[in-house]
Amino acid sequence: MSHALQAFYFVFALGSTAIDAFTPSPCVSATTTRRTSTKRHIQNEFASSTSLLSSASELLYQDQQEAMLRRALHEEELLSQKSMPKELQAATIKAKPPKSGTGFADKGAMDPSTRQAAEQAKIMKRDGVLRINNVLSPDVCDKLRQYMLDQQTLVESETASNPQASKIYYGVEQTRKNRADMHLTLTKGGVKLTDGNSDDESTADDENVLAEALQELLSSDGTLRPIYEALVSKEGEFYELAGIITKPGSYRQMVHPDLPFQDNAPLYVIFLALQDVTEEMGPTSFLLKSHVKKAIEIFDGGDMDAKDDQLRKADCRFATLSKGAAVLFDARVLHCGGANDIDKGATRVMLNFSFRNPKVQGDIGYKGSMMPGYVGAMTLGNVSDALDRYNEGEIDPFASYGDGTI
Ligand SMILES: O=C(O)CCC(=O)C(=O)O
Repeated sequence: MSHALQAFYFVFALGSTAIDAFTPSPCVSATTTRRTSTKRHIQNEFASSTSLLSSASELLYQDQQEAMLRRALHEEELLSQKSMPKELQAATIKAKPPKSGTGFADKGAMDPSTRQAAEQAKIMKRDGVLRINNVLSPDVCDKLRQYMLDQQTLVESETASNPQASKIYYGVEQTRKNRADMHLTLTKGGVKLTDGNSDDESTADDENVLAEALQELLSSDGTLRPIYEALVSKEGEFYELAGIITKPGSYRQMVHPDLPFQDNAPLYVIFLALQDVTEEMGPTSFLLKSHVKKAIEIFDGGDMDAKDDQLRKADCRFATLSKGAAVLFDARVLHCGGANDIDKGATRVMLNFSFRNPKVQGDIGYKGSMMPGYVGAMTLGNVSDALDRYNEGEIDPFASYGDGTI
């Protein structure tokens, strides 16, 4: 995200002539009415909001947003020129049985989930993204989705009365229309309001909805535990924990990696669908195999023709997902969120978390979406241990890490 904004400033610096050049060409406009209605909505929105703007900085901000949108729409056209993007499919992995003669007691023998994770890690290395179906059960998806929407209402109320709190609760995307990148606290019951009114102070009931979900995903027998252990080991830092919430009317993002290129993959990110994600809801698009140096050099090289050509030729896949499915991606891969259609879309809620590769030291050029008090506080091993304790009956297993605020 932060890198996306940097990339934008390059586009914006080209000025209005360049912006006009990004207007989609009519030759490929046969795509969807969805795009047309989104564009109309954007034009209306900017036309009406401009008259309310009071300061030069607000006008500049509005211009920037509009330029980003034009570029994003142009990119959408480019990505569908070769052929319409297809859905990202889950790989069929046939985990090889152990070689004959190796028994259970053999030192080198891997259990099936470890073997499967090793195959998944190979796909991740090759493509930069991997879809995994059925990682979270449908009833937990429903509960977590509602919990996150309730948390959003509380956070909106908190940040309206205390704008400074935005830094605690939101990532980069808090200023975007109909899009929120909302940090999550691991405290049972979630965010508490600070207005002193005890009646309003909690969404909590007796459940710890987030821990219940994470327990299915990351405890010692969690669905995502083997692949994360294969990619980052138990020492991998818990780097992000957030909800991505987009509502009808939210805009398409520009194509971006999450961080500047580095030779070793620094971060592996999960987007987990808490309801079905349809095409109208603006699924994430991923450009397969774009996480490698050669691809990023073209993308960031400053030659707009070369970049457009790269997008035209890209193997772009949509993460239209069924409830409980996830995409796991290398944060270097090129991707973007789609527009959530104002008429035919619906609220899209995704759980977002990531773990950092401990082999990559120093600043990775990206501040993750994480409550400030949790930054650098936990590894995959710590998270997994806490979730095992939750499984054994400890209802607030992350209490010793605080509530994420500092
Ligand atoms: O909304 C999405 O699908 C993707 C979000 C994303 O890539 C970002 O905010 O950086």
